[in-house]
Amino acid sequence: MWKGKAKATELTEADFDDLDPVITYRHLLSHNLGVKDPLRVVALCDSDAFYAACEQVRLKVDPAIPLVVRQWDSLIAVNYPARKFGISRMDKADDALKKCPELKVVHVATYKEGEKEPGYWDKPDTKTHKVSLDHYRRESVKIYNMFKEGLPGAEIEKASIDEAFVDFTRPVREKLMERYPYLSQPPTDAPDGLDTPLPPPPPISWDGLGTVIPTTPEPTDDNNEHSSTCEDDTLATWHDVALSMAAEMMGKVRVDIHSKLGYTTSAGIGRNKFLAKLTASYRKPNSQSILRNAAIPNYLKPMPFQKIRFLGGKLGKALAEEYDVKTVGDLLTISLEEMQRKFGENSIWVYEILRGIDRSDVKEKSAITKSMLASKNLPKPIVKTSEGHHWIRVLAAELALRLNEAREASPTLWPRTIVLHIRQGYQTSRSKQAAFPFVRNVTVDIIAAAGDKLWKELVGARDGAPGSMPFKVSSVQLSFTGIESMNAAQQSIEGFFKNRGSSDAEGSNLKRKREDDTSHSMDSDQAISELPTASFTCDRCRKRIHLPEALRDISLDEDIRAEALAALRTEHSDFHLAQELSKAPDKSSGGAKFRPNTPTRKKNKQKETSGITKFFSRQ
Ligand code: DCP
Ligand code: MG
Repeated sequence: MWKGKAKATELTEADFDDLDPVITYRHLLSHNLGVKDPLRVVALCDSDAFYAACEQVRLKVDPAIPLVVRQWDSLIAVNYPARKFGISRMDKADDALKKCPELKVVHVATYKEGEKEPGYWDKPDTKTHKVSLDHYRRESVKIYNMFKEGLPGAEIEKASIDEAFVDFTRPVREKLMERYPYLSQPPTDAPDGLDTPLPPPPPISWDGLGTVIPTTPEPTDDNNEHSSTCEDDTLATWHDVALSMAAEMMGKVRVDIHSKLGYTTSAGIGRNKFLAKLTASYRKPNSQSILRNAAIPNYLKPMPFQKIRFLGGKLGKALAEEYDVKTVGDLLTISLEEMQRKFGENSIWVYEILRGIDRSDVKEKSAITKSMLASKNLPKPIVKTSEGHHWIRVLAAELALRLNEAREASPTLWPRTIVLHIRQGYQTSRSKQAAFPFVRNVTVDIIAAAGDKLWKELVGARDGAPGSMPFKVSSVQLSFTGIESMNAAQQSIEGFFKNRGSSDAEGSNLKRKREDDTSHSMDSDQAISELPTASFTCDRCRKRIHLPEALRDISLDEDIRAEALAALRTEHSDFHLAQELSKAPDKSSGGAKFRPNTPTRKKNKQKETSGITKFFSRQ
């Protein structure tokens, strides 16, 4: 007897009502409907066997040759020719070679002490080397840039090292208006003006646009190749036209990525992020799949719902147990009220996902990475303080390379803080941080010196016994945090003040220092006041505000100083604004929006987790 039966309701077509909305001229001509746009089109593009492809391209190996990337003894990427031999990421390198003796095995690049750059060394050893993913990161940026250049007007969100979401809604809208100019206004005799539904769409040719997922249930025979034309008799909609336009644009960029960079990709195109991601793996590799709204119910219903992102963990397990269900179709019979009663208000998110509704935005992330982390799990724990230096240098080399590479695109990048974190297993951990000096040339030596200092403070002479360690260190992490470009460096500047004991945003400490120092003939403040771009006078408080000392170095790039000064101005005016606001009564209220992907945000840490949030707690 099905346990969930008692709580089940009858499944009706109304469950998928949202998938076939009436589209009016008002919808089409509105430009800010956001996730509610009935013509919304989102794609997810994922590179095929990415690390393996990076090595195949780097080494100019024929793509038909089976190739894997190993990290020590494990495999981290397996190309499609190798997968034909039954090799998977689960295999050990030696076992993979047994399955396919001609397999090309490439060890991921590693850092080695004394080398500035990672390399492909003979027999890298986890006892002395550290994995480097820099090459893959670089290739990933190249692919991302091709999306940016090839899809002007589209919103692009890098989702992982080899995936990006693309919101095609805007460029598709433009193309629709360009190709079908009669849509630009309702006919003069339209009864409801802008609220008149659009006329029937023109026939769509899906030729060359990819695999269109059928609207009828999938045949069980997997060899059945689907035609790339839409053969079923479901009426095409304007949303289908929008999908086909996005498929055309996506197809061009994918071909371009392949011909210019050598990487094949697989894309999924549908009405939202969740469906785009699910559709991207429909046919892999080198494919493009399109999920029409009409195909969503039959595509989702047989799917084991625990395969859905965020439903694979504790929540999925709890749902499966509570209702004794396996597939999306099974779970569709559970009413919203029932689900919310058991799993809290926020389970509306699950309820909607099962019906093909996902309201999450495609959000372009800042081009600037806010932090960089280099870490090493040590195969042999550190037991003596003197052993720390080797790893700190290795980690410093990685940070130096990454920061300097990022500075090629944004020369004014500067990490506010350097953090050293050491751990013993998962139980004991300690960290220490310090302000990172603003220097133009960030070298391995500078980073390693800062890291060494933190190391000494952290483990150096604990318990009064030099050389003794607080605990066996099994993992070391060195990171930069608060990385900001000086032109957006309002907070960096603030940090600068704080870090140097002059946290007063008003700059009065600096001012005081200047006044105190006036009797000296040529102190650094005076020297700096002769630089035209080192200070400004505030119109409001009439005070003279100076740049912090580290930015007064005469040799410093004038552009950097100008940007820092602009940021300082903004910050100072914010200081006045904050003062005014602090006098006004506090108006902050309102509940935080639930985000399934950010369930353990710090802000909420104090609050007791409730509803489905508790299912997303850190493992
Ligand atoms: N990766 C890894 N360890 C994992 C998963 C992935 O190191 N457990 C790395 C290697 C992959 C890259 O991330 O090449 C991208 O991950 P994908 O899951 O997209 O896997 P692939 O790109 O290798 O294969 P696919 O063609 O299935 O996307
Ligand atoms: Mg991939």
